[in-house]
Amino acid sequence: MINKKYLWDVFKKISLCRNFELDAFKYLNEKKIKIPTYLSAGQESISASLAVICENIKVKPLIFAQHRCHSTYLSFGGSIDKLILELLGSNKGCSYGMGGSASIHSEKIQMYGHDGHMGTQVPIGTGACFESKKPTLVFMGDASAEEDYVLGALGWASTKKLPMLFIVEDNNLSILTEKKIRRNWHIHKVAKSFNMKGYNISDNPLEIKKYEKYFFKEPMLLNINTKRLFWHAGAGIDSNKTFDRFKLIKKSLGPKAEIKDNKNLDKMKRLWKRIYEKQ
Ligand SMILES: Cc1ncc(C[n+]2csc(CCOP(=O)(O)OP(=O)(O)O)c2C)c(N)n1
Ligand SMILES: [Mg+2]
Repeated sequence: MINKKYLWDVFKKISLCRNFELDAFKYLNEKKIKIPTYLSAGQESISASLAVICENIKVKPLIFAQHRCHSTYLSFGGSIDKLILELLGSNKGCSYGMGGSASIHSEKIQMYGHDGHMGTQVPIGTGACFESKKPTLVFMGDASAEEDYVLGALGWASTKKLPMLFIVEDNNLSILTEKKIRRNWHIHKVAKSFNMKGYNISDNPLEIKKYEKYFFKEPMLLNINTKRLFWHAGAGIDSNKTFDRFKLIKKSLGPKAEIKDNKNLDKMKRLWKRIYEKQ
């Protein structure tokens, strides 16, 4: 029963993020979005699950995300209107139109915009946590985990037992290069070698939930395997056969979920249209 409510809450957030990204895809294709844009479709269940867990345990973490971060922002309660405006380059956007897709920033949800250098959010987030001792959530890609400064930060977080959760959104790709070509080691094992908890798991919300008991009590790294549905940047599809976690969750919740998702689809379409036309 508890898991059913959790799954519904996660589903609602993913549905919101997915429908947002479908419109972003359309506006990119129509060249109404003119800036480099990194769609997070396919990977939404990670942020959605973490946001629901944080709400349930009543923790509002500092959030340091990377370039593929629309779902992080939306899941943790960022304003949809301001994200649309940001992608359209408006100074009313969440990063005043100066950050763009890769540097989504929101004081309201304590999310700090990324500077564009892969992985720098890891030492920056670690420093913020070391200074403030506030629960801190840091996201990185599987390729960013390979940056040297990420390793130093993990070691420091472990040594100082910081209340940090490191999430690797492992889509197995650095643009188009798979992990096995790039390295012969695993980041969750690296975390363990630094004497912190490290696990390699799927993006199934129920699997992510299993680790909530450790959230922000001690440093932990979760390498979460996921799939990117669209191109690294811009609107394009690498393969039509990509595994899609959202479809599975929606199916498991039955016809009511389909109806809710369709409502979100219409709502989001209207919102994008209204904001685009008002500009
Ligand atoms: C220090 C640095 N090196 C290279 C790049 C160019 N670059 C931008 S995104 C990217 C791949 C990122 O892969 P990953 O961290 O796995 O995130 P994903 O795009 O898969 O979400 C690369 C190589 C960069 N931005 N910063
Ligand atoms: Mg990647």
